[in-house]
Amino acid sequence: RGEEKWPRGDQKTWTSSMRNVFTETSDVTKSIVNHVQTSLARAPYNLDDFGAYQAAALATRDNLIVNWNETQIHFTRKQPKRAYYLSLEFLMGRTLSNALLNLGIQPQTEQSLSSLGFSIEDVLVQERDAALGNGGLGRLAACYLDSSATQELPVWGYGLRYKYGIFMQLIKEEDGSQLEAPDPWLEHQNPWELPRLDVVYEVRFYGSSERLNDGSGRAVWSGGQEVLAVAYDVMIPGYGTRNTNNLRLWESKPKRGFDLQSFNAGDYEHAVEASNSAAAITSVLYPNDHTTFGKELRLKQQYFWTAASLADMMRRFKNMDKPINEFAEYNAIQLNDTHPTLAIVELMRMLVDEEDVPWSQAWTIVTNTFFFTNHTVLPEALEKWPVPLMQHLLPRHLQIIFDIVRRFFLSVEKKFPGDVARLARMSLIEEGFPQQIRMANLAVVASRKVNGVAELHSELVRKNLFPDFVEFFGKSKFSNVTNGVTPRRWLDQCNPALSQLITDTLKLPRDVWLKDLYKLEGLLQHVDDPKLQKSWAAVKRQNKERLAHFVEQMFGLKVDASAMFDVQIKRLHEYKRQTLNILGVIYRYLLLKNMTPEERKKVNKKVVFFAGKAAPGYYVAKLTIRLIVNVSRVINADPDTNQYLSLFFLPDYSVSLAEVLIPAADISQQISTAGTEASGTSNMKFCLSGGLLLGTVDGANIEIAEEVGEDNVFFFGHLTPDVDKLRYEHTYHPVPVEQKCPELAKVLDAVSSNIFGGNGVYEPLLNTVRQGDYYILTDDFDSYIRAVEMVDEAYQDQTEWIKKSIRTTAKMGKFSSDRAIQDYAQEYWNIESSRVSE
Ligand code: T68
Repeated sequence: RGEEKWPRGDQKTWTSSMRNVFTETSDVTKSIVNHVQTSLARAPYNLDDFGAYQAAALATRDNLIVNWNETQIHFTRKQPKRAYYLSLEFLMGRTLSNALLNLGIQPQTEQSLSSLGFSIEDVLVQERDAALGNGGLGRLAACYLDSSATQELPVWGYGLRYKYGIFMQLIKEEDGSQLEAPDPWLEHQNPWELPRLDVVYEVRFYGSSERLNDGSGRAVWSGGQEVLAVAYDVMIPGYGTRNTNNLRLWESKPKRGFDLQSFNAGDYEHAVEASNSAAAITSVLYPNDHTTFGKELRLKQQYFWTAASLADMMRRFKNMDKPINEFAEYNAIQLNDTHPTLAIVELMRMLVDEEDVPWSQAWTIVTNTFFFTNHTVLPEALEKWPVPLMQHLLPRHLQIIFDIVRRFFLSVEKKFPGDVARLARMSLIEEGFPQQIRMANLAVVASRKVNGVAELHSELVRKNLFPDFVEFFGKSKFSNVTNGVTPRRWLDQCNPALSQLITDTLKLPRDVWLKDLYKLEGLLQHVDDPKLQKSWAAVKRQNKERLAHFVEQMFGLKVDASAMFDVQIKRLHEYKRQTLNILGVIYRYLLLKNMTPEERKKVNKKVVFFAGKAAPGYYVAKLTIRLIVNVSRVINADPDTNQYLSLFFLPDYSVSLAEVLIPAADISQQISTAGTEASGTSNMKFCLSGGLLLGTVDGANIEIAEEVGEDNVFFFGHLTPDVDKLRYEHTYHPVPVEQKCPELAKVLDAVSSNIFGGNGVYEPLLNTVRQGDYYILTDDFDSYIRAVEMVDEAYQDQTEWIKKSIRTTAKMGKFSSDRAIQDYAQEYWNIESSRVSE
């Protein structure tokens, strides 16, 4: 600031009144009370927990804004290369406790609230989750923002400000099925966002595009509908630093309030039609993971968001006064799956049509700017857009896509002359009625690097998804960045007792190991220390009691915290095989039923937890939920067995619910069909809290086992290379389940016989196993049951179990999102850290 001329007034007057982050409890208290009095206009005597939350959030937000402003000024002056994370989903969860941790004012705020008569726990749970995502992909984006800020990297996120996040899940009392309700998360305002009504861009849809035919390749796109994109900035504080990055979310708004002509003519409905359709763009998050539907509104969302984000980046770049050819030297854009692929086309359009850059030069800029992460190999999830829809909605972009295709074809033809089949496989356009645009192929062709999210997955991306592209571009374009999770939220915040125990054991300050998670390895030295073992077990027990209490409140049933807690929490999907788990639970229940009371006493007590949402249109997934709920009602009410086995489906799974469940798990189930779960990230979170892993040889489970050693995980099931063969057998040489897996057949028959009610409703679900069995449950069931038995046996020896648990936590260093972000920053984006000075 020193050398520059002070812009207005007297510098001293300004700077002497500027404040820093409050660190004294008395300042925090003053600020909270001030917000109660002024911002909330409430009096102390009627202030409830929610009011206290609002005031504490506003006080905390003031501190964040100071740091956020400093950070933006810092980087604007410094002009470093920046990276942008484009994600249609950011599953942030709650913010207050994270902000307090990162600002370093958690104890002060706790004390301040306490002296005002509130407990911080009661206050924190008042906050609603920001649930702008479906699952792993969206939560990963949130962890990456946390790590980018913590590592002082110039990274911004760009996304959409949905008015409604992922739907709320209710369970119908009558039949146990899933009901969906809207999630009006902004109802009580959101203190964590800064509306930037001055940051606005126009985004066009429809209309027509005229090529200029002057040899430049340019075109003029006009007419159609214009919509405004308004920026809302969400502050992302780093841990142990003042650096506070930005997540910019766009809201759609009509360009004009309403159509005055229609209004004056008395046609009120028509008058607001256009304005409603503009607002609709950012009104709701699509609740489908792993499927694509080709809906116009979804494509509108994708373009609206990428166009606004690129216009914003271009404006920032232009403010630096650099030649346009240096765009890629200052900007790296990471595509979180194919959802933002239109950004590639949009940047081409801006460069060619608006900046007058020749096509081949523009293409060089584009292919140096973009990086693409794939998150799934499931064919139904690979995005395709019908050509007629693209023609209608984005006529200029379709021209550009065809221009890219033509040039790409020429280069493939040059390398592999006459190989028509190869051209068809590699084309960005899939033939058919209608033709479809393959977004993944477009993303691969235009990106500098393509990555999968775990070693096995990246291998499958190379071998199964894009083998032709690997041959064409060379291997080095395709690599791996194994996912990671932030240890701040997923250890320190959700499991404070374990965090404290780790700090005491390592004899290192918390902020050292929380920023360098490999330091956890220091725990290995103490594995045999009985004192640590005892404290470790006590922490787990305490977390289990917290969950037990939570469940007792919800269901009015007693939960035995001395039993083993077995948890599977994730989106409902056939490939994730919640069905295998529930069939295993039924198998166990039937065994217990057949035992004498004496025999039962020898059985390992177990409480099984499920949570997760099913896409509203995913029939089989919803049936699985219904089965789980109804099985739980029978099992929990059975006096013969319910001391030994109980089962809960916790409704409305969310980040905040995960924060209660994960620290309490003795074991987590990560049991996808081998080769289907790209990585998984909750597996890492469970292990971080010392929950052991029961899983298949899939995704990041493999790398977890590599780290902790195979004797500390419970693996089962067929391996990835077997799966195709088994599926072939199912189709061409089917064997009835009674013959192939009699144990499983009995379980299926038990469900069919209506002992869990339903009158036959489960048949379509059971038939996915009996016929076709695409996810190979009949092949894996026996091995699964044996693995569950191994888990039971291992749990009998509590000392050995606790040692496994300590070893697991100790080896989680690799799975910090700090490591993952470092990989991206160094190997992909080529950006550098820069600390905002104190
Ligand atoms: C998940 N993908 C992977 N997709 O399934 C998981 N998809 O293995 C991985 O760990 C995680 O990504 C992070 O890499 C998703 O979560 C979606 O949610 C999704 C949403 C819309 C469309 C397609």
